[in-house]
Amino acid sequence: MGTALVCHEDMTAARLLWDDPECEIERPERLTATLKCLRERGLEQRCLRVAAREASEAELALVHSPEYVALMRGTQTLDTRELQALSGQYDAVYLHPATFHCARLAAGAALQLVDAVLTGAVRNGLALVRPPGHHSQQAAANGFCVFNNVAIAARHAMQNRGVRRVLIVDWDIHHGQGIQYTFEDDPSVLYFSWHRYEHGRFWPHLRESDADAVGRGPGLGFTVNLPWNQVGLENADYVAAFLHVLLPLAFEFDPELVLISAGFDSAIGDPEGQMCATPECFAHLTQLLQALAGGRVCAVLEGGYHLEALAQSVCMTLQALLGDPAPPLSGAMEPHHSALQSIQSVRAAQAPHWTSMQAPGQGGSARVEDLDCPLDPAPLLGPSPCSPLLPGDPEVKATQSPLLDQLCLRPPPPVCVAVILATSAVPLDLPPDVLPQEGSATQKETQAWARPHAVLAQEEALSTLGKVLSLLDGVLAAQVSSGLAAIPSSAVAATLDVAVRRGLAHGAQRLLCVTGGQLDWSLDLADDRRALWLHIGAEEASALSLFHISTPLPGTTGGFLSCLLALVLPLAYSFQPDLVLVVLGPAHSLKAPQAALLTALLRAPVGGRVVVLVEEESTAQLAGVLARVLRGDSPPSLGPFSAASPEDTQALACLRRQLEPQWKMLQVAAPPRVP
Ligand code: X5A
Ligand code: ZN
Repeated sequence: MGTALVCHEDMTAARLLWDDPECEIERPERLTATLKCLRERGLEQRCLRVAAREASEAELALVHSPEYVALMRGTQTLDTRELQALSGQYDAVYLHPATFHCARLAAGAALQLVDAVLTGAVRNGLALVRPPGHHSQQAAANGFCVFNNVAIAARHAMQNRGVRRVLIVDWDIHHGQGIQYTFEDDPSVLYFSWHRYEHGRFWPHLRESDADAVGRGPGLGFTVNLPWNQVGLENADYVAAFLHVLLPLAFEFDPELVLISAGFDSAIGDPEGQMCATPECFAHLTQLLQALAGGRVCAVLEGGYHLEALAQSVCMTLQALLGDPAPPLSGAMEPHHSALQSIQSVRAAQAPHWTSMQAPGQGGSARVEDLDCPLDPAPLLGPSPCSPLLPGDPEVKATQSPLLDQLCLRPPPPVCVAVILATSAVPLDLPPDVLPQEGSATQKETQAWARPHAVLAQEEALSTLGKVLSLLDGVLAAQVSSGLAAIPSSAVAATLDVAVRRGLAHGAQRLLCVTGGQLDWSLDLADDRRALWLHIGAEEASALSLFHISTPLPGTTGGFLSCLLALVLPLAYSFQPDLVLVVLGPAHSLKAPQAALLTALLRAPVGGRVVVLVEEESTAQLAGVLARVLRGDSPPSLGPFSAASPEDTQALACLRRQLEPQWKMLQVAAPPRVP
């Protein structure tokens, strides 16, 4: 199942014919520079190339009035003076004799992309188009946009292809008010837009771009606006917006198709956005979205005016669509105060409409202030000896992992996923880039590591351990990207213990372990600030230290999703590990879709370097699906959404309160300013 790339050379034809400083940034080089970069990186060659076709006038009429379409048709024969006069009727628009043709190709490209995905020809794809679409309205061009490519594609998917729910993610730095107006009373489209707003001082200066515009009538709660009131926001802010606003709503909505209004004026260097998110950030956003809708994700270009940032960001988006793990993010993973205020306000505005936005107590019994937290935050907030080594620390900068630097430059490892399974248990339908782990550590070395653990003396456990050690080396040396091993049930805890020590001894600077089932954590490891242990499946939530965290396994889909989005991923993004171990020990009771989603989502914060250890008994059920998500396939659905229990919501709030002073990506609201 591949990735489609939809484009057409003719879309470079339209250009500005007079002087207009506001419009001159939307130029043909946006497409040519982007395509050149895709070619140079060998990405175009990995895609199914599809030539764009013109949308028919009937298709344009899915969103636009026939009069407006006729008016635009008429622009093909106007002279420059007439074009300029008509352009002046709209806000930030220029027309060219080729505009009508280009704009029909742009809408047609979005339609073809959606059809390629919905017919199953490809899993996902990207359409490179101009003019952009998200500002255009029923009877108006606006903000360089003529026809609303994404809105037309969404209507087409629903009216002609039987899709019931579409999520539109608008990560362009401008508010796609055209999309908002089109669907504001329609509960079958969830429209999310973040945008530079500055309390209304930024174009298009609309009151309805603020967080309290949530849709109307049956569409209440299906418009989600996240206004940014400060420029200079970074990767941490965008990822926090996804973890704490978009993704919880999106999973609760359960779309059958995801459309991205993929504008890259939200990237660093762009003259319009003035933001500081790096191109890699878009690989993360894309990868996170692929956990939805069975991976049916269609990205359609909107804005993006810094040619290099645009080209690189498109490359990152396409790479993620192709299944490559996202490169690590640069910069401190701590959201800005202003960004947290925005996140807090949109969560508050949406809380009446979505259970995943509700704080403990809302609609439940307990109030936030009454939270009965088992542990006082004080012991977790000790002075420097207690704080971890994080990538931002000056101490760490000097010794910044050469491993990470190398990985960014190197081509992806030749073997994608290495598996260690009893021959009889290897599922026959594994894809070709999933291969058995051949190498093993020497017997002498394996025995030395096994010595402290009696259970590892047993022959099967020992030979598995030898392969696991070699697999860890392969992942740390970027020879394989990830791995999966079935471990005899009685040996899982001991194998985990050795794997952590070996990982830390062999180049991992920060190692995150996410575990389920009956497992223990050696006390000396609990004090090692290089290893963070998060156990899912405890009796109650507790944090014995910043590096030793337990929580119950929620019994509902909503509770499980909150656990992933509000705890596991924020911890992972804050800690920035260079290796993740997912360990499913005896009696872990995670269902296959849960284990798959956990594993799929954890690939993002760690550049794909995930090693999964599964107790033998559940491998028949888990091995195939886990191997597939490790190579970049989308996880299966968790099933119908059920709201988290008040106990689970409260446990999470407790942990957040204790941990967020250190692990900043856990924050969902701005802390009070200390004067
Ligand atoms: C698609 C897009 C921006 C218009 C800016 C007008 N439009 N100042 O990014
Ligand atoms: Zn824009």
